[in-house]
Amino acid sequence: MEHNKSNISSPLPSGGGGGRLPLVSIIMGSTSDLPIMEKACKQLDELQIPFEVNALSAHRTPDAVERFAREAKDRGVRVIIAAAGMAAALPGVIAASTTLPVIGVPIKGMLDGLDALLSIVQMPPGIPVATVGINGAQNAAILAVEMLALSDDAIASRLSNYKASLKQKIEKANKELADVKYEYKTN
Ligand code: RP5
Repeated sequence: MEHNKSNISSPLPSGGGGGRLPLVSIIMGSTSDLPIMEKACKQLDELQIPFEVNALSAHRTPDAVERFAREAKDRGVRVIIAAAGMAAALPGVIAASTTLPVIGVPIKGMLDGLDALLSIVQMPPGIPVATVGINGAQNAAILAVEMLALSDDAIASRLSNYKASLKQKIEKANKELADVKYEYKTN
């Protein structure tokens, strides 16, 4: 199928994406979720993963959500990241209409995000949603990349470099800790 954009109209500015097909589709229940979901966008950009991002709502645009979920796989999408707050039905509703892996991101709103967390994670047997922590957009992106890396050596290599950079960051921070002085600190 020839296309390079989602058929769902995006409320977000287009960055172009160099005409690539999206491997990851990020869906959020409202553009009010964007300040959190930008962390997923940034992480995917950093790891050079083509992605699309759209706002669709399980409650406000149910037909569009179902169509999106049914068509995503044929459009070349390999992983879906779905974020929602409050009575967060979006990830589960998408998972009900696709065999693609769906990663759910509970967005903190009411009840410190516990409402969204439980709505997303407590799926019936047969329809899993791999749920990250509340506002865990960055981890959702990394988990998506881990899935893609299983069948793509170039992505696996970039992921491996990223993980190594995390290790270096902590090692550097630990060395800097050595310079912090307290009267009773022994190292
Ligand atoms: C959810 O309701 C959205 O995912 C968002 O987190 C929350 C509030 O939406 P808005 O009223 O800001 O559009 O469906």
